[in-house]
Amino acid sequence: EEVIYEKSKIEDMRREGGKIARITINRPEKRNAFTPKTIKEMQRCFDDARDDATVGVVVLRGAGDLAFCSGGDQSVRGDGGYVDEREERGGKKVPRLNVLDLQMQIRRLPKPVIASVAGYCVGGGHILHMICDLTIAADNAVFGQTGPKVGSFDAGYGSTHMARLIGQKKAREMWFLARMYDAKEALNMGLVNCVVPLKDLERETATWCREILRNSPTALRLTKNALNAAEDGQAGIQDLGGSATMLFYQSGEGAEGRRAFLEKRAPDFSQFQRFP
Ligand code: 2NE
Repeated sequence: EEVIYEKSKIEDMRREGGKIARITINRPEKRNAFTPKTIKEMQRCFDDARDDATVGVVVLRGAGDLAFCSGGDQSVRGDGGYVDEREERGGKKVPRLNVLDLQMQIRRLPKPVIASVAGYCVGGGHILHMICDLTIAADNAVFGQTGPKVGSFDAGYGSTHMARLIGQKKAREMWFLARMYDAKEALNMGLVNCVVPLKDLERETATWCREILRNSPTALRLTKNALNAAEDGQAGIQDLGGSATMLFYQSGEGAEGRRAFLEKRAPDFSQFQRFP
C-alpha cells in the first residue's frame, strides 16, 4: 500500500545477466515520509530481493520527482517511536523505530543496493541513502539532516557512517547546523557517486545496474562484506564469515567433512591442497 515493488522482466534478465529489483517509497503527498507500515512493506521487498536468486541488484527510490524520502512521518510520531494506528498489542499502541532494522537489512543484503535520488533526501531518508552502497543523484536532489530541528537524531549509522563518508568535520556540520546541501555540494562532499540531470536519472540508474549485473555476484558480495566489516566490528566479521562458510560448503573439502560424518567414517582431508 505504501511501497511499489517491481522486478525486471525475464527477457531483460536473460539479456542482462540478472534482474533489477526496484523498491519505490510511495507516499509522494508526504514527500515519501515513512511510517512503521512503510518500513514493514520495504522489509518484505528487501527480503524478496535477497531470496530471489535471479535478482542481482536493488534500487531504492521515491515516487515522483520532489522527494526520495523525508524521513519519519512526524504526524505518526509518538512518545516512544513511530506508531501505526492500526497496530495494537494487548490494547496498547506499539511505538517503533523499525527503520533501524531496515538499515541493518540493507547493510547486510548480499547484493548491491543503489539509492536513486530525486528531490529531498532528508532526515531518516538521508540515512537510508547513506546506507545504500551507491547513490545516484538527480540535479534537483537536496540532502540534509533535519533531526535536530524536530527533536530527533540517529546516533547509529546516521552519525558514524556519515563521518566515514564525508569526514568528522563535515558530519558534525551536517548534524549540528541541520543545513540543506544541493546535489553538487553532496558530490563534492563524497555523499553521492554522481549527479545527472533529473530527466536522465532513471536511465543512468539502469545503466549502473546493468554494469553491476555483468560482474561476478560472489566477488561483489564478498567485497560488500569486507567494506562493511571494516566498520561493523564483530557483527561485520560475522557477515563476512557467513559468506566464507557459504563458499566453503560448496567446496570438495567442505563436502568431505559432511559426507564422512553421515557415512560414519573418519574424514580424509589429505586429498585437498593446502594453498600457500
Ligand atoms: C522535506 C521538506 C524539506 C519538503 O519541503 P516542501 O516545501 O517541498 O514540502 P512541504 O510543504 O513541507 O511538505 C509537503 C507535505 O508533506 C508533509 C508536509 O507536512 C506537507 O503536508 P501538507 O501540509 O501538504 O498536509 N511532510 C513532509 N515531510 C514530512 C514528514 N517527515 N512527516 C510528515 N509529513 C511530512 C519538508 O517537508 C520537511 O522539512 N519535512 C520534514 C523533514 C523531517 O524533519 N523529517 C524527520 C526527521 S527525523 C527522522 O526521520 C528519523 C530520525 O531522525 C531517527 C529515527 C527515525 C527517523
